Amino acid sequence: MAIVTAQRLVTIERHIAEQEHLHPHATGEFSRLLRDLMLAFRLIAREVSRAGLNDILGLTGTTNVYGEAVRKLDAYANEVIIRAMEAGGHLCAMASEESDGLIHLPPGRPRGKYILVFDPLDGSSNIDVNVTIGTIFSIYRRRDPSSTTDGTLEDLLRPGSEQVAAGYVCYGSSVTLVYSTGNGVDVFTYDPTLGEFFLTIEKLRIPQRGKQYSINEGNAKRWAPELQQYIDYLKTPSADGQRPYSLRYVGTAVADVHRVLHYGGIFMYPADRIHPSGKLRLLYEVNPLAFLVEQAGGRASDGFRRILDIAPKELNQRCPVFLGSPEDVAEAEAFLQRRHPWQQYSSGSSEPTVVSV
Ligand code: P6P
Repeated sequence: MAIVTAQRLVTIERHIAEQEHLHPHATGEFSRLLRDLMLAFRLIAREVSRAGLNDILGLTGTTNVYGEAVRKLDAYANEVIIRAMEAGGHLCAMASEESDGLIHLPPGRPRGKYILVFDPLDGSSNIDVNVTIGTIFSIYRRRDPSSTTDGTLEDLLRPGSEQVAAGYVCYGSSVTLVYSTGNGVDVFTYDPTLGEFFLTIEKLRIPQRGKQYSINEGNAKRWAPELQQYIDYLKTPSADGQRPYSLRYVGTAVADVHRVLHYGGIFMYPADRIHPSGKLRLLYEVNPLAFLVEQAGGRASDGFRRILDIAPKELNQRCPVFLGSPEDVAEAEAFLQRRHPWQQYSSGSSEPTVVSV
């Protein structure tokens, strides 16, 4: 069960209504958009929980825009979100990691002032082996809120700092919704017997520093030397006991980031010789996760720039990721930018010798 700190019995419906009251000029449109999204999450959670029983595991036999095999649950989640969001009339466009280009609303439906960008099921490779997977979403307001036409690519290619909301659902030992509308991060746990998301952690704050790092060490030989030095530094015992860090890596970004948000530390998917811009997609995965981490008091960078300041040039753009506790991410940046005193044990000595890198 999540570490419950909320003192109030609050459902997601009540929470959305409370958030709306914080904005006196709110029309209620944003609240209705969130409610439609919650319906999609309930439907996906139900299928994920039954995945082993209803022939929804396995592959569809198709591939997505990246040439990756699409799994049945991927396709189901994608379809459910699109259908749930089409009806409300709150969006002028959508974009999904599982669909090519902009997703326009059916003709004849009203166009709203919001845009939804989402990864319907993050961690697909883990679906068939019962490892945590997730859904990630971002919401932007269109550039011209008075327009009633279809949203355009320019409405979507925005820096992550312009998100009006972002969040994820973690389908793990319990189903957890973590989201923010820019007023801190709140965590809800799903009760499938009632179909309700209950507030379990209010205004989650990430620890200033952690003791875990999260990265695919299988790629180590392809990393830049500065990154290899940073990871070696984390693994080198320190006199104060702060190091070595422990390695934790699920292979689903939502699960790894969910752990970092609660325990602190750092999640990384860096650039390497094979992935010059890293692997994760800026719009569908990195921006929403970076928004949440910053809202929880953390830091999110590509190693050199604040992620939320990056102006996307295309929908499927990838981005290196270093996010988590502010002290850990700042330390990683110092190594990557060759500003950190690299402590290494010279042969024979028992004390580290500090050399500048
Ligand atoms: P690797 C899942 O497929 C994903 O997109 C992210 O959720 C996850 O962090 C990453 O890829 C894992 O990639 O190369 O370590 O298997």
